[in-house]
Amino acid sequence: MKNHTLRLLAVMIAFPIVGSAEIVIDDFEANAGNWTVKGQGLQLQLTDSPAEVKEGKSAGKLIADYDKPYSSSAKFDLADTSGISPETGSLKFWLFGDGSGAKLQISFIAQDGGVFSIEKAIGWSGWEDVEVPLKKFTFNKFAGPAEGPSQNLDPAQIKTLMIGVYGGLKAGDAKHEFFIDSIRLLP
Ligand SMILES: [Ca+2]
Repeated sequence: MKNHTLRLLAVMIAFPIVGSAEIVIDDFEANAGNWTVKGQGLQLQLTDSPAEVKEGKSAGKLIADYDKPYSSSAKFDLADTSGISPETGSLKFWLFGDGSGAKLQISFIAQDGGVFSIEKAIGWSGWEDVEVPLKKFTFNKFAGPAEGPSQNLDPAQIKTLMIGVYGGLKAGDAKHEFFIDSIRLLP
């Protein structure tokens, strides 16, 4: 039996802030060292193969391996995200999909431990510019405390971004590979 459990990894957010403009979380140009991955169920590597890069010289390669034990991880770093509006702000990134319908779960972890998530089925093939309004992220009592001081995502309280992949395997598949580039927060 394949293990279809959610694969997770987390990134420490050390945002460079440019006024109240967009915040680049990771453009994958330097290294993958800011990402904290526990276990081997989901791996993140840098790739500089031109077909796998959307912007700049390199991108992230996400490998969800359903034959490996699932991983779950949440490391964090405090960051100033106060320039991002909860009303108009959004998370934006490029994702190269495989059309499998595998689900991407993206979560923000707040300083009080509250987790706010969205899920997106990867039904597309090739690069897609994905934008998710912060208002769409909902309190996730299954991934964090069942109750928290805030049930609404406050961008100023975000300290971790977490990505997970699950489901969407075709018969005979054991792995999904996606490419991700230019993750940013828009004000
Ligand atoms: Ca890049």
